[in-house]
Amino acid sequence: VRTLDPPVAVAAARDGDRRALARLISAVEGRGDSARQIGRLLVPFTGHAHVVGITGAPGVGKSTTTSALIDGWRKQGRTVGVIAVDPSSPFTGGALLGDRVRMSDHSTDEGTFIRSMAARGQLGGLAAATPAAVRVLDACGFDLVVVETVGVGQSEIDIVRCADTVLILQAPGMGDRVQTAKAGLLEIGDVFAVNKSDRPGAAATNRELKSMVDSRPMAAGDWRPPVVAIVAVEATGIAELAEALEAHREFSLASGSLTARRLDRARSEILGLAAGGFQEAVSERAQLLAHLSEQVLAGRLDPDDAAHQVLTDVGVRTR
Ligand SMILES: Nc1nc2c(ncn2[C@@H]2O[C@H](COP(=O)(O)OP(=O)(O)OP(=O)(O)O)[C@@H](O)[C@H]2O)c(=O)[nH]1
Ligand SMILES: [Mg+2]
Repeated sequence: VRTLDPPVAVAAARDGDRRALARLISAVEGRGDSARQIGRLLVPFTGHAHVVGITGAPGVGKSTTTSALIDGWRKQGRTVGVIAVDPSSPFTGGALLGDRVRMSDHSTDEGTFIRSMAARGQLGGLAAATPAAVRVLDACGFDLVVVETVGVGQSEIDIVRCADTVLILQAPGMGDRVQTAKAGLLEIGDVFAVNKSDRPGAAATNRELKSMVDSRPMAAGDWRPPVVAIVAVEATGIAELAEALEAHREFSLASGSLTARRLDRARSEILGLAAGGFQEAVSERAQLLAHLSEQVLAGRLDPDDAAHQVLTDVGVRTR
């Protein structure tokens, strides 16, 4: 394996070299030494892409919808990067392979880049890796960056939060309504779509979803999330959906909520990384911790004073 030369790889990727782009994403995912250097080189070029998060229950049609949206965006001459995240999978298998096949008509297109990401066993890793990968695509000039993830738990919600616009998909069928509410998806959606509107019960699902969205607590001047009916397999309603996503982008730009959201995101990303670094620093002090624990057990040291000693050793100043 050739070692990655960050400045060379960054220049190449920004110049359209797909292999360099793929290697940059792998590097930032791995969080190795070069990851920080890559981040530093790329950050001046970030902030231009419209980051769209797509989530919903397994099989609801996320990949089909993404693919149909890509078709529309490409016809407008816009470039699209996709990160398909599967937090439940320890490796890139099953569903993601299906995604690849379904999106394969885009794989030869210069203006589209699709990347799969799986958990590979590291807890909390994806939540850090996804925004880093999004930044790589953003800095490499993609007009849109789509993050697709299965909406079943808190980690998916954390992942999809790195988006400027969150699209929640539903399909007609029992239990979906409850699932959406329970998973906390209702709160985080900026745009909702009822896919498989060719199926029985679609109108009812649409009505229910609308009333749920409308009963969300709202202040004057807030964005009112639209509910769009689509049939992704036929690309029906996809143009309206793309318009709704764009309208949310324009609204959040004009109202300042995009800046607020991005500030919030940067803040929690910094905090997450700092907390990770702190934990690493503490775990490197196993001997000190063992020693302090014994002191506490022997009644010679108060746990609060012990914690103070750890903080001092790590270099955190406390009162
Ligand atoms: N009838 C109908 N079927 C659809 C529609 N959109 C997608 N499907 C089908 O639903 C199935 C799942 O679609 P996907 O796009 O793979 O769904 P997904 O949400 O990405 O699935 P996972 O990534 O596995 O969670 C496929 O068999 C699609 O052909 C639609 O509008 N109508
Ligand atoms: Mg999928």
